[in-house]
Amino acid sequence: MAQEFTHRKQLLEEQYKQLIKRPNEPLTPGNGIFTRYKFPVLTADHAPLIWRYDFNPETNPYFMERFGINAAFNAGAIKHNGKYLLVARVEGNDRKSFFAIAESDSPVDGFEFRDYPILIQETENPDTNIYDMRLISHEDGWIYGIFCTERKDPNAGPHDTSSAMAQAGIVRTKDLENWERLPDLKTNSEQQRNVVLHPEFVDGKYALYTRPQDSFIEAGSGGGIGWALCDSMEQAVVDEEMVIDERIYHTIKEVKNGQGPAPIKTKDGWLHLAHGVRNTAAGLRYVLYVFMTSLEKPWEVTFSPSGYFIAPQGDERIGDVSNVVFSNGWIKDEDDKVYIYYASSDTRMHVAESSIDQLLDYVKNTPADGLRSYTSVETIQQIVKRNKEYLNG
Ligand code: M1P
Repeated sequence: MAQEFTHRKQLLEEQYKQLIKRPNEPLTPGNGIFTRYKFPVLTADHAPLIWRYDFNPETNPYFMERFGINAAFNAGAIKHNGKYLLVARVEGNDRKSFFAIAESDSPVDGFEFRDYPILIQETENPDTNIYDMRLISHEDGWIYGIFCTERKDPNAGPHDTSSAMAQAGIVRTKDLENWERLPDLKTNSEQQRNVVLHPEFVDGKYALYTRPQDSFIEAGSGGGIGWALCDSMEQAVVDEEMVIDERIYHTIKEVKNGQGPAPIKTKDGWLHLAHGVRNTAAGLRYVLYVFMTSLEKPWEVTFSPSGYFIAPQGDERIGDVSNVVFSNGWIKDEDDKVYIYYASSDTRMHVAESSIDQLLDYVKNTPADGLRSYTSVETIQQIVKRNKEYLNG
């Protein structure tokens, strides 16, 4: 028995070390807009062995897993004290999600979870499930974490064990070690997900991107990325939500959409990363898209390239919820490189590298969606015509 314990422990420790140390590789040439990296930066297997195993041979002679981890995905991201930090949505085999910080000196590999996941304090109405934290370094000096808090729908019938209510939970920290839970955001919408704080005050108020919707899955009469102002984050209340990026028929955001991480400020406007959802015969398909809003009026869209920015590719297409990419974290580095952390199929985390220059070029020069097949062909015709003129002198 002691032999079994030692053997298994040794094997698992070796495998874990190899996984953490594995260098990542850029997949070139890509599309010139961003470069994907070959290996996921976080997976369920990155969960530390000390979370999962009892290391005492007396109480765990088979070195048996005691707490299984199912997935690590949808991570918020921030650079803090020179380190790249991902606040991942870690999901146990028990289906409950929680947050845990993985950090590295490199933006593309070497991510290792801290010894303990984050214990988010509950409000008087305990969360059943928490997920998808957006980290926002606000000009008020706090780092906010806005996440989805899910609870059983109090109006669910006695046999309805699925209906849920989603709302925005709020925490704040200065050091990413100590977290203060604040009251949940109050809005007039039945359900909220994908709520993100704008990093600067607007007219002296906090500004939030919201996603009003009617039911837990369906946007219904709601949906679209909303914009709302509120006086305080300590008692965050929103009276009015204005949809600034709506759902559109026969596009990648036909069914629903949501703001990704907080937007990045550039000389030309605020760069936004968002997800769009369309329906298919095989279920929902989630892709990422980019748009820009005005510097002075962040609620006004100035550029909106057509189609998706990142869509699930290869192995990314398969997982617990297949055909999904989702992002709630990106980091603009000091050298203006941008690391886009995205999850695939609600299972694992990846990174793609771009730069402010590339993203500005992309957002300003990619034709907008003409919304009809005819206009797509017209757009290609214009590109070909210009190319012919240029190539033939
Ligand atoms: O399963 C795909 C995604 O579904 C939800 O996204 P949305 O809020 O747009 O419906 C979220 O639960 C997200 O975590 C998940 O990745």
